[in-house]
Amino acid sequence: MSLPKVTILGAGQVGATTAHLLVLKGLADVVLIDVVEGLAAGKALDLLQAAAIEELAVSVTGTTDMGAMAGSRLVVITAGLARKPGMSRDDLLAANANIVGPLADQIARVAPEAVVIVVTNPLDVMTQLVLQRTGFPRQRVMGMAGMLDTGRLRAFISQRLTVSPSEVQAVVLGSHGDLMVCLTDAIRVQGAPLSQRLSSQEIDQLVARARDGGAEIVSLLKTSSAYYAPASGVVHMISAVLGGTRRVLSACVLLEGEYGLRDVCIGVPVEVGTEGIARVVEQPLSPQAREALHRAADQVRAQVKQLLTLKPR
Ligand code: A3D
Repeated sequence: MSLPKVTILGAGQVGATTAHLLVLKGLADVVLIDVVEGLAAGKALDLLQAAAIEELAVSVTGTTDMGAMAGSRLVVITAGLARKPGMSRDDLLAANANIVGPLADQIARVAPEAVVIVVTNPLDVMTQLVLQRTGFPRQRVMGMAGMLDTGRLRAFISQRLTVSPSEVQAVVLGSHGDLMVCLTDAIRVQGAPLSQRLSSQEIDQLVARARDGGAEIVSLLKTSSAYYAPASGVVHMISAVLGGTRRVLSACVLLEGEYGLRDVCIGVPVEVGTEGIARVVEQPLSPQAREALHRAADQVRAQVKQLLTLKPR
């Protein structure tokens, strides 16, 4: 029985790690595509051999040929530059738009039925760019960031309280980066509010560490940014689409009036099904959280506008 086909554009750290996880979970036949001659082909061969050792019958191929994504159920975009120390995600704006825009055109042409998951930074702007350039319905374009931000927060809380991450529930919204919005009052540990276990000062510190979690890793790695946790986030989203689980998770999507926002891609809780985004879940927001979400949306709008002033490729 053949597995659904998932294509990953960009066979770098995040792309290859995503492919490895997909193979180990036996979730999909994987196609890796990268512009660097031999990179995707070499990694695909290595992954195919890993699958054989794991006794998993999956197909893994690697190529520079964009035509290989034809028939994909999902396409993941990880192609682009990653942050180096001292760089913000926004420093990547123009360079990555010139990579992601043409890739979106190719997806629309070669894999017009695919659900697209965007990972390239700056995430919210790239998600909106892909949506515009593919012309896909909003259900089929989502950005992965909320899974990562939530994962970071759950990791720090579970480490601090010595509980399993599965017993920590948290919701983040907003932009991936400085304008991440965490609904601190909604964090639950073993079903009870986190405020019963930690002071508000300590909670704020953990939230700040999660928000700055990418920069902390970049400053340690120096030559690359995080990839294990981002890849886990992507694979959970893929699994929710392929399984049609209707799982609620945080993703960057186009809002059409939800949370009082329209025509902007931003992170919110969504229900994920076989079609992609089945529904945007509207959480009650405090006036402060609502204001922070709108501020994040304003920044995404400003960057999308800035992109329009750049020469498109
Ligand atoms: P890296 O290891 O450099 O891989 C990027 C790959 O993209 C390289 O192998 C390039 O050769 C390839 N590439 C460049 N242009 C093209 C093209 N036109 N077609 C196909 N492949 C191409 O980076 P990475 O994997 O660490 O990160 C990839 C992107 O994801 C960066 O923009 C990161 O900032 C971003 N990222 C986002 C998150 C989020 O949570 C949103 C997390 C981690 C990384």
